[in-house]
Amino acid sequence: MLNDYVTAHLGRSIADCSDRELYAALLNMTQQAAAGRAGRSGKKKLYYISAEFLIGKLLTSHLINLGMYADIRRELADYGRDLARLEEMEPEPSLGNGGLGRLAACFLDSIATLGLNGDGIGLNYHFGLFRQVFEDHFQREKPNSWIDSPTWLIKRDVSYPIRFGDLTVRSSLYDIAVTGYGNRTNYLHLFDLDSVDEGIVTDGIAFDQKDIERNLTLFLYPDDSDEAGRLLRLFQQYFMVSSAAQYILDECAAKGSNFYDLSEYAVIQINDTHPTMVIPELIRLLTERGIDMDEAVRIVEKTCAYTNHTILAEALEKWPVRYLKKVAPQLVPIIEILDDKVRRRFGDESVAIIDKDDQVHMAHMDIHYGFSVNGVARLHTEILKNTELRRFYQIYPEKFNNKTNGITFRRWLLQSNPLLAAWIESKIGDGFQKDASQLQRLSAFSDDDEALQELCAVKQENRRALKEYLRETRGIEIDDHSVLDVQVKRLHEYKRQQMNALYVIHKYLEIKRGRYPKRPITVIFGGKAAPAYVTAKDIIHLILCLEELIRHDPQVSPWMQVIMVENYNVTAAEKLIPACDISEQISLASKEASGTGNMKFMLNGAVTLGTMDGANVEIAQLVGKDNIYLFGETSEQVIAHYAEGDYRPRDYYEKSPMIREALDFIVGPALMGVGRRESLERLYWEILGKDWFMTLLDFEDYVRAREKVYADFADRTGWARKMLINISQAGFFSSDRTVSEYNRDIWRL
Ligand code: 26Q
Repeated sequence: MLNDYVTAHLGRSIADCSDRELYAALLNMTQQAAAGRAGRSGKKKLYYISAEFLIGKLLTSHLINLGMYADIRRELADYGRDLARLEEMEPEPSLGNGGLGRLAACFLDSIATLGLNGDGIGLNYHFGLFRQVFEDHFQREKPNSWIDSPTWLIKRDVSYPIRFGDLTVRSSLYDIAVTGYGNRTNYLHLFDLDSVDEGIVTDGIAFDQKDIERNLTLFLYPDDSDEAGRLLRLFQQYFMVSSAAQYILDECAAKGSNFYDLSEYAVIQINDTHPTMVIPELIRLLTERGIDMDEAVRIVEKTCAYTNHTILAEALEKWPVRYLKKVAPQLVPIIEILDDKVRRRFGDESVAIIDKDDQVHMAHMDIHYGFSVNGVARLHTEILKNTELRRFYQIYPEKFNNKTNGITFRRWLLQSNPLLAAWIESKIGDGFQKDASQLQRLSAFSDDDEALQELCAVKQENRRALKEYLRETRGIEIDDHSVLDVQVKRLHEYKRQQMNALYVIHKYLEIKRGRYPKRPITVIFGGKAAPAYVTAKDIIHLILCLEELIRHDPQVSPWMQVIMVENYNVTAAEKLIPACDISEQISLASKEASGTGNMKFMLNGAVTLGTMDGANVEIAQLVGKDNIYLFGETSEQVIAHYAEGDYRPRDYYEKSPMIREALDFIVGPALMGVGRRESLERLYWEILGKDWFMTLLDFEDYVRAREKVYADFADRTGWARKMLINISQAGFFSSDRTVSEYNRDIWRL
């Protein structure tokens, strides 16, 4: 197939093409094959609007979904060429921060795979999120220029006027094909502004934040530490939703909608509050088209549904009316009407849209004017109903529902772990590829020593592949036979990377005292910190200093290695997760809405060390207490500590010699010799004086649980059985299941 293509287009055979030429040819061929499967539009369509789509590289995923992967690989091999080398040529788009963006990408895959009529709508950030580099043990940010030639972006002849007060600009549409596994092609619609100028970026990721015409779609979430940055984010949001709303109305009108029946043609899923302005914008556009205000509100109410991804109060978006007046003054009177309706109906300040300080509560707008509100894991939805959104739940019990997150098994098993996929197939056939619940049939092998040994061999082989990847791409050597303990996710205090680092210090001191572990330990960290988030950056500094200290300590380095992987992204995840033994999911209970990394590790045969938080609770229930390591206080206990205000880190420090020793080490001479005093001291005082996410509360129990994990790891058969049971129960976390539930309960396509 490929050879015919390059012969026709380049007049040469595969053997005589460069890697770049082959990559370009494959991309074009794949694009054509994908377009050939574009689904029929059908009457009703889902529009999944999200500020982030963390899609990862696309070549392999398209080839797998289009059923071309094995043939292309074989054909290339026949000419002595290697598909893996071509895969490496593709830059990874970084159109997301973390979980929320990756979830959107997994959902698009499942929507197409299930043959549903649904597209994504977002923004085409030229540099995506920043690229992380480490300099002098600190994070620095650089632009990630991912838009290459050739590209997966398809320019469409679609453009809309977007009005920012006195300034009107035009959005342009670029599409990326979303291929279903053996099914239809849908599209991800990314809007962009043609006047944006990449040349204005200087010195890392700095640029003129006021020059909207030239900066609008440069970056995802530019630094929001100052007013200009925050405003820019709001400009981006309005640009996204105004483009989306015009696009949706155009498509529905073309299919025959008279707009009164809009909800028969469209359902809009609002991914967190970032696209919330689509509600007033749609109302505005409908009234412009002659529909009266009350009627427009009723139409939009039947069309929009909202997903909440956080319980952290500080992450719930509130925007000053003053900002909205600058960005989209035409929305302000509409938002005031929406607020007025709510106030008349409920007379309750706590559910108002515009509060007494003139701040617009985006989530409140979503809940009042959407027909569905969902959380992303069972515990998360319960906490929303009982605490954070309690009053709303009392008003609208029928709107609340749970949709426990999921991941696409195409990327997170078939693509990233072909060895494990082949092993599973050798045991239970290939039915699990379309029906993940069939993985349960693996449990029949839980006492089959031969099968368990094979499973260990798969893990070992993936470990070898990771070792090679880290050596070639990062110049890092990892131990062959250590236990691989991994925490990869965005840096945030509530995720408690600092607790993991304190364990490393504890273990370092134990080894110094001659108490060696049974087996060497490799601790891997990965994750980016928001550029303006000082404590998160201090935690990275601590980890990088520990890495250096341990590497140069001949007594400790044979027993423990610490690695912080630079620029953790989807590509790195695809290498790390299949090789991992222990999955660190150690957030403070009640704070992680769901987590989805936890599901990826479980599916790939890692065992979870975690708190009863987010979807860990559901993992624990599925695998049973012998196949997961739990520690720490429960969400009820933690919520009570916040309510009582009775947590004082210093009490724990004073009570526990183990805590004191580990924490003091941060400002001791060993680390001061490697790192920067200012940063290490700031972190020390942050934990000792504040510790808002209660690291010290759970530290001793964490150490206990982690020692138990390492002890159990020595029994290889026992451990392999835990791996097997984790894999066999992972079917529930397929995003095919999640998306089917969204469709059954919310979208009704
Ligand atoms: C808001 C205002 C201003 C600037 C930035 C933001 C902002 C940006 C990104 C707020 C939140 C996010 C991302 C949140 C996120 O990724 N949440 C994660 O969503 C996952 C999918 O549901 C869950 O599994 C994780 O538990 C949750 O943390």
